[in-house]
Amino acid sequence: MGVVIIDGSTVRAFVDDEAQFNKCVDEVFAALDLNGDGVLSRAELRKGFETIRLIETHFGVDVATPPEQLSQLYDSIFEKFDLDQSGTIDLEEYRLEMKKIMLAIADGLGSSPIQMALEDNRDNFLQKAADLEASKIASS
Ligand SMILES: [Ca+2]
Repeated sequence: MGVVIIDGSTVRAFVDDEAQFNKCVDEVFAALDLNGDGVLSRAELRKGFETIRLIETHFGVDVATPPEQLSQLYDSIFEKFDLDQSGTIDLEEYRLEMKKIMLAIADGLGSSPIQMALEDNRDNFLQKAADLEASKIASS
């Protein structure tokens, strides 16, 4: 397990590499789509976000957040993703919103780098960005 330093430009480079980014997004989408019907339900999205902990890292929610408040948060996130308000999230919606979220994270990081341990958790998007950075360093 190594450690890599990432900042806003790392995350942005990850998002800008559309083929690579979509591949990662698609993998996570497939993992979240528990019943395999090609769309994400509220429950599937919530379960996924709890797993990858994107909410905690991006929205600043800590473990002490009351359940009802968390439910509201997940509802509002679901509605953000569900662009056409169909009640489910399709892959295109998921890609668009993940891109927005990652760019928001990139803006948040700016030029103040954070240190990330390289772990085996491949479902974490920052982890994927860090991996990309690590592979660039390795190949340069
Ligand atoms: Ca589904």
